[in-house]
Amino acid sequence: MAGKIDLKGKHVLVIGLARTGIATALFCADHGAIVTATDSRSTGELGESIAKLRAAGVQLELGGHSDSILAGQQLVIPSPGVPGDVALLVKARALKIPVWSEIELAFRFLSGQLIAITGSNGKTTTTSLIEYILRNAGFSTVLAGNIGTPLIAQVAETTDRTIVVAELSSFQLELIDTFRPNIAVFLNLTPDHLDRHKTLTAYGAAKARIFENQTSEDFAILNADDAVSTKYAPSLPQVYWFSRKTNVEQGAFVRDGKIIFRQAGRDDEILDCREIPLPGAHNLENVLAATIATRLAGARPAQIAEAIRSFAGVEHRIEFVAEIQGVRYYNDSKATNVDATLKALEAFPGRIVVILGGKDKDSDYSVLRPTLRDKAILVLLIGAAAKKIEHQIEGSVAIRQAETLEHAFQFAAQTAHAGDIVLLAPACASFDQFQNYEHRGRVFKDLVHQLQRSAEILRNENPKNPPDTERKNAETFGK
Ligand code: UMA
Repeated sequence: MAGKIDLKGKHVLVIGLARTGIATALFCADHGAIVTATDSRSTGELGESIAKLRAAGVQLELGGHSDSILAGQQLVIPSPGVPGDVALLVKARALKIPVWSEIELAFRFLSGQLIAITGSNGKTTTTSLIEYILRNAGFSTVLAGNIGTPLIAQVAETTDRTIVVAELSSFQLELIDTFRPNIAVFLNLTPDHLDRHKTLTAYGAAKARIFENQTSEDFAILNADDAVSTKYAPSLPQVYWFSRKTNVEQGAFVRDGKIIFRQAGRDDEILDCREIPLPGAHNLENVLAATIATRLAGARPAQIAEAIRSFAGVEHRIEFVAEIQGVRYYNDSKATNVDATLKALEAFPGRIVVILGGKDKDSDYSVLRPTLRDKAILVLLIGAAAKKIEHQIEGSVAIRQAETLEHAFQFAAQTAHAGDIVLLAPACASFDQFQNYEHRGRVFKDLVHQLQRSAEILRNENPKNPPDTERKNAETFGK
């Protein structure tokens, strides 16, 4: 991969000390750098997580960032969650200190091949599916990136035989320099993170950097059905398209209900679309993209088909949790933007009780109106964005303010009848009430499992309980 840099004796400043910052600071210290790390959170808030940094000799400035901390620094690495316009980064740029994201640093030390996946939605499912197919086909793989494990933390696991499969966000891509994936996937572009990128153009441009350093030896994979992202098709790498709607010249598409991979005029049938276990048209797109990436990486059609058939999906993405008294509960906590929520609603035939809300990202929720009218029977609103969402979707569907996820769940369980769907697909970030979307999803699943246990206990106590008694149990749940 790219030329390594010699970190020995280099002064490196790491900003933000959650998963990325801690892994980056430890990596740099381990490679002989003189590391300073800073976080706006205090020692008390950061807890035990910083003990390892102290032990590794990292200098710490906690509870805020002073300008003086930049003195003598040769490289600054902010965490993805640190906005580009914070004073310290503005000053670092003015002082002409290189500012890299952690993926740029990691790239310089990775061995093997790199498949990188970005897009507004479907990244995590596609990344997981690509890694799953390749692993099942016998390749040595590493899964990392925005999916939860910083790329830098996985560098030591890679060898010349490794295929690294990395999910990348716009926050990570906007601060690359030489980062160059062998295979780059850009799934789609819909409004998200506008609180940070301000415009869709700036957001798209950050994502399109995934192709920036690719050469004619590399591959770019794009969605021919998504008019917004197609315009980012690069000229240097070999471009492969995927489409649900048209037969593409080179790439993957659907013909007579079957997925076809087309390369150099040859068509390979991969599998029947009905064999894909993941629901929704958006998941068909994810499968098409994964088919191209894994075929280009060397997996055979039969291996790709076999793995797709057995792929169980990903936690927090339209994840089936349980069926209780005929009501099916789904956790789509990863639906952190409006488009993801639309896709989740579209994946079901109707009669959905949906939980929306959380931390707003300057989103326009009014685009949900037609789909809510068609598919939902009740919207339960939680979190900081609840009033804004109510204002923007009013009149399209019944709405109830629930404030917390616990209350929303209680209302949902009371309202839903056999055949209905209860769906957590909030269209918002989680940080107003939860640590992250995973935490929000786990809380939801715990609520479902508690309800399931209560229903089972009641059934065991009185096997002849009529369903309405069980329903009463559901109604009292959580009170
Ligand atoms: N902080 C400062 N100063 C600031 C702002 C923040 O010091 O001005 C500190 C915070 O106090 C905190 C740290 O920075 O301690 C937060 O860093 P972070 O949010 O980057 O947290 P990480 O745990 O490192 O998680 C990041 C990604 N987070 C974001 O992009 C917001 C994770 O993606 C990713 O899994 C992880 O790196 C490993 O690569 C999460 C995410 O929400 C899932 N991503 C967005 C998305 O998918 O929509 C892009």
